[in-house]
Amino acid sequence: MKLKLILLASVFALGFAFTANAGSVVDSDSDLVPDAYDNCTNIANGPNDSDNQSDTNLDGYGNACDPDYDNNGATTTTDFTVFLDAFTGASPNTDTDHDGNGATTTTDFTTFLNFFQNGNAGAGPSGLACAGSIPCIP
Ligand SMILES: [Ca+2]
Ligand SMILES: [Ca+2]
Ligand SMILES: [Ca+2]
Ligand SMILES: [Ca+2]
Repeated sequence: MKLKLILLASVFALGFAFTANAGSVVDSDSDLVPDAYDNCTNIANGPNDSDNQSDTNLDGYGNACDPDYDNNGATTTTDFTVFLDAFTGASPNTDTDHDGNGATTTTDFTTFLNFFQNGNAGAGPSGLACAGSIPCIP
């Protein structure tokens, strides 16, 4: 009986330790990728999303949050030209595939527009310390 009680207490303590540990990991967008490893901390792009941390230009900002195709720190009409050329097929570009479905569609344009309308916001934010340098190797 005493052994059973100790065993029960141990299992409980172990469970508590796991719970406490899980609580300390920050995952702002709840995409199962902890912020420190997430190349888009505010947009879900984890294992349950088709783009799953995809970063075709290797700058540390995931495609899900990187409409800054020319890497000048802002999302401007210049980037829009790149998007348009990919959208029309004039100049195919994997960087413009924000949702990772293999094509540049109106869904991807929504991502572009969100950054463009947000004061030409640049890519990100990313949790990777090397974000902004190409190639970003964590
Ligand atoms: Ca994310
Ligand atoms: Ca990128
Ligand atoms: Ca740009
Ligand atoms: Ca797409």
